[in-house]
Amino acid sequence: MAVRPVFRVLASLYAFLVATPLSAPAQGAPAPAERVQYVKVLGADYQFTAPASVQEGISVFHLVNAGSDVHQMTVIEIGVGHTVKDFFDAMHAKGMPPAWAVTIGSTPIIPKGTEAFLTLRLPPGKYVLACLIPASDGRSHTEKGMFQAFAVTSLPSAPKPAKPAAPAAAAAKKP
Ligand SMILES: [Cu+2]
Repeated sequence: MAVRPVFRVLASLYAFLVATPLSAPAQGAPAPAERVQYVKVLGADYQFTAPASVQEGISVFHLVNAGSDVHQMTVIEIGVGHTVKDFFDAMHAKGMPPAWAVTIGSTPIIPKGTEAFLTLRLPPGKYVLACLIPASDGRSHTEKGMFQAFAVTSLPSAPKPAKPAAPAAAAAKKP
């Protein structure tokens, strides 16, 4: 007997949910799903093989340790007013990234034949991939050549649709 009012509440809640768009876009059609870029990075003793550029947005870096030493990968933003050479010189002088370099993210240290993933949202700019591990001689893997500059480029402006068609919005207006 007590079930009926509860059912009625649930039924009206259901009706409300069905009639209410969950996230109505402010203008016209819903935004397309965001593109996620796959970025393969090979880490050898002692160099990286990776793309020279990616587009702004979400990137999944897939680091594969193809060497015999342990490696890792740190993504560092170089920023305006500095160069990859400045970064390298700082690593040579102090064995660690300079204060002006912004560490965006890093993978764990992985042994040979293993892999690691690092997902980042990167704005346009100048970056470097570097392995910051110190080798047994005290010099970093970066100094041995394990770094690579890459650029994050701006997305091209969205193409204008040929027709101002908005079938999703028109369908949503129907009762
Ligand atoms: Cu390394």
